[in-house]
Amino acid sequence: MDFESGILQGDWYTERGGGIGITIEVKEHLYSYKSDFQQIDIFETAHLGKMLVLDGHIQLTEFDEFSYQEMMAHVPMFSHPDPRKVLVIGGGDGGVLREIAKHKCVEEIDICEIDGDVIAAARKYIPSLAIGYEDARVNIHVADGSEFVKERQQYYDVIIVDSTDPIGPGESLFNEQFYRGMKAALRPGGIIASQSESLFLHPSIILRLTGITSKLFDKWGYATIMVPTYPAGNIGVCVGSLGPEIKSPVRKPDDLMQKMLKYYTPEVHCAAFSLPYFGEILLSDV
Ligand code: SPD
Repeated sequence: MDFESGILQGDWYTERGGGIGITIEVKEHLYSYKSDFQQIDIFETAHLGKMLVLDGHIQLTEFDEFSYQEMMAHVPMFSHPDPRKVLVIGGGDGGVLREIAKHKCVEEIDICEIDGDVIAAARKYIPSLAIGYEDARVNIHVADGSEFVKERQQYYDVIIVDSTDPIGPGESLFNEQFYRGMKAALRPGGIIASQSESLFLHPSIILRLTGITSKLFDKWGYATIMVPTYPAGNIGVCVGSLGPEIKSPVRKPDDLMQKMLKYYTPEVHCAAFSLPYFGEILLSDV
């Protein structure tokens, strides 16, 4: 079975791209559906729990999803002194919601996901992520995030873009107009964080996103995240702030919350912004 950028051969699923393939042994193909926006697949893997694949690109496995969801959520959340209203754009699996809900100070969590079928599939097959929807502060909007932000002026403290890659439904979340919309939707001192691909595989996308972010936000940075089941084993988050510095946290998890985390610590928050030398050089002219 062929998924454009992915292929299922026997019991092995391979995502291909950039001359690299990441191959995962699967046990059962639990769900396969062509929605109005994309091909959605969910597998039970042999060793890594459930795996969500959109248009052939691995979005998560239960084995290592915590690193991505925690960093996407807690880097911007702990950079803000008092985040009360939070918006997630994309993130239909619910994992980033699950992490935001760990912050007691939050009053309202909106999620704007373009594909309601991803939400339904995650709720049915991946409850360890979709548990994020069970929090009473969560409001679900099935809509295009690039349009949704235009409806909310100076409303959010933190906006997190948990997008797919910049092809298909995720494409409109990678341009300057969308970033201007997010900036207008932020309250003073607000912070954005967006999925910003791999230093090894996608330098031009990183340059585009950091270029836009640095133009619109006083403070910005690109942090790396280890994710073994993404091609090249890593991904990044680009953060922009209208107020606080973002390369070190202004709040920290208390003991109880820290015990609920597996990847994020205040030390990891700071360290993630220290890039390997080729990354520093890449971003030196931004
Ligand atoms: N190359 C895949 C990038 C996936 C980013 N989104 C992951 C969604 C997990 N909540």
